[in-house]
Parts: sequence; structure tokens; C-alpha cells
Amino acid sequence: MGDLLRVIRDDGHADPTADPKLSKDEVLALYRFMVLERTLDNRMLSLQRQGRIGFYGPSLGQEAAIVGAAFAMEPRDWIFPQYREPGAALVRGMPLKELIAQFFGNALDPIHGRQMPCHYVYRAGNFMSISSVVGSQIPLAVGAAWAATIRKDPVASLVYFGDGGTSTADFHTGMNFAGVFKAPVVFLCNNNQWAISVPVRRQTASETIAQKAVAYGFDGVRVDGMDALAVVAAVREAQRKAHAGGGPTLVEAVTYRLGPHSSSDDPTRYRDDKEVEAWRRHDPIDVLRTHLSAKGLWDAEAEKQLAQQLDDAITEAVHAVEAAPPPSLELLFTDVYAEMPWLRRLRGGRS
Ligand SMILES: Cc1ncc(C[n+]2csc(CCOP(=O)(O)OP(=O)(O)O)c2C)c(N)n1
Ligand SMILES: [Mg+2]
Repeated sequence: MGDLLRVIRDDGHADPTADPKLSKDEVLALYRFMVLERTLDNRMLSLQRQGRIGFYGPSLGQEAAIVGAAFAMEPRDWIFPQYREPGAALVRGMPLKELIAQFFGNALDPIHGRQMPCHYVYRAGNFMSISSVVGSQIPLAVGAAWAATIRKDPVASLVYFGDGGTSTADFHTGMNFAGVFKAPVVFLCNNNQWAISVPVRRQTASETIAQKAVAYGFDGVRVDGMDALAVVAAVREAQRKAHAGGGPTLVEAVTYRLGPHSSSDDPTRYRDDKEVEAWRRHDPIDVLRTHLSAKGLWDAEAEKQLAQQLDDAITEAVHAVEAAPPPSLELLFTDVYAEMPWLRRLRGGRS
């Protein structure tokens, strides 16, 4: 279990014994979503710096784990995000404009600016709303999966959380319940080595996070989270096992948070640049690009075109969204009361 599952070898070729054997279109789509998530992150961080959006939590370095895991599930499966998964929402078909509107929280935001910025939801894609409370999504994912089992719906849950999330009571509650009831859940721990300024060695005395699954009575696998194909292979197997009634799996994706925790964080105050540089050499986008090139599917021209296309798509969405006014004040009350309370009915003063 200490072993790290890898598929993409240093020369870019896939290890045939572990290769999830994606089609050419699938592997290109996987790469495109990862680059889209990276481009979106860079653009949104700069919008935040310009004071145009309030807050942003980037996923730099974690694109393979985030996009790869969502990619490996089926559209009918639930996704319970942590708070760094715009890539998973995009895989589920969330329109870029809708996602960006949530960051602005204006009239085009489908949730009317009621959530914190960067706390998106995409109901049509079975992508649950984000809760900032670390670990709180874990029992929800288990509950949804268990409910599906009771209703005989062939649906599993994928739940994302961080290394820090494994220190919560909710992690224990969810893992224990899922183990006992064999709930169809894929637990995806994005072990990015840090929980804001707390390194993973201060988070747990366990050698690995994957090994924690043993205590709950199910399998834990450790994958190279910088290798998108390894993530797809591990999560696909866990998803198939869940659908076949085999119960949960804990997948530990070993990654690195290359950027700040959020737009409010300055990581240079607590971690060494050398560490960041060492991990940057395993950038998940570079790793998958090496694979595409080794298969003859990619070149510099394709890269240039993709970069331009994604950048233009984001620019267009930002312009369209930013032109919208704030949400109407009336929306403060819609979806809140079945019947308007007397105070609201008397708007304009008592008569
Ligand atoms: C219950 C709870 N405690 C503390 C916080 C403050 N907080 C927000 S994110 C975070 C770090 C979580 O780290 P990790 O689970 O490793 O996820 P990462 O941010 O690295 O993706 C903390 C402590 C919170 N939101 N909720
Ligand atoms: Mg972390």
C-alpha cells in the first residue's frame, strides 16, 4: 500500500499493465479539461488581484487528480466536491459562463450570489454545492450513496477532500459508515502535502493516508496524483467495484499544491521555494503532455491553438458575466420562505 501506482513512464509511454486504455478522443479531452482548469485558475487569480472578483481557490498542480477522478466516474454518479474542483464541474458539463458568474455572484449567477464566491454548484451535472467546512461533504456523499443503494439506483458517490480533511471527525464518520454498510463511495483524498500552512507530517502519524482504509475494512490505493492516467485507472476500478456492490475504496492521490491555498494566502511565509520547484518538475499537465507527444497526438502548434482557444473562451465568458448587474434585492427572499412573513408583506411600511 506504500506503493505508488503510476501509468505514465518517464519516457511518456503508458505502462501496459496499468494503462486505463482511454481512446484518443478521451485522452485529448482529459488534457483539454486539465489545461482549461489551469487557465481558468490563472485568469481568476488575476481577476481577484484586480479587485474584480472577491476570492478564489486555485487547484494548480492538482488538475490530474481532480479532472482524472471526475473523468473516471459516470455522469449519473454524484460528485461531492471539496472546494478546488472547478475542473470536475467542467467535466460534468457546467458552462464556463455559469461557473464564472458564480465567482462574480451577480445577476447571472444561478445561485444568486448567496454562496461564498468560488462555492459553485451544478445540479444538472450531479455536482453538489460546496461547503467550506472541512470534511463536511464526506458524510453527505456516504449518505447519498447509501440512499441510492436503498432505492436500488445504480449510482455511486465520488467525494473529494484534502489531507487536512482526514483529521476531521466527519472523515471518520463517513469512512466508518461506508465500510460497515458497503456504501458505493469513492473517497478521493487529494494529498497535496499542505493544509494551508500545516504540512502533512503534522496531520497524521500514519505512513500513508491510503492505509487508513484498512482500519475501516476496505481497500486503500495510493496513486501518483500528478499522473492523470494513474488517477483514471484507480478511480475507474473503484467506481466499477462500487457499482458491482463491492463497497467503498479510498484513493489517495499524491499531489502538490503548487500555488497558494487561496487568493488570501501567501505560501512563501511558511514553505520553501525549493520544495515547490522540486514538485513543479512533475507538473501534471507536463506529464500528460509528454504522454500525448509520445503517442504522436500532440505538438507545439496544437498546444498554441489550445491555449488561445481556452483563453478566448474565458475572456468571452468574463466579458459577458461582468456586464451583468448585481442580483436583484427581491431574490433575498425567493427560495427562503414558502409564504412570505408579515414583515416582508408589509414592505414599504405598516399601513
Ligand atoms: C472544520 C474547519 N476547520 C478549519 C477550517 C479552515 N480551513 C479551510 S481550508 C483548510 C485546510 C484544509 O486542508 P486540506 O484538507 O489538506 O485541503 P487543501 O486546502 O490542501 O486542498 C482549513 C484548515 C475550515 N474551513 N473548516
Ligand atoms: Mg491539503
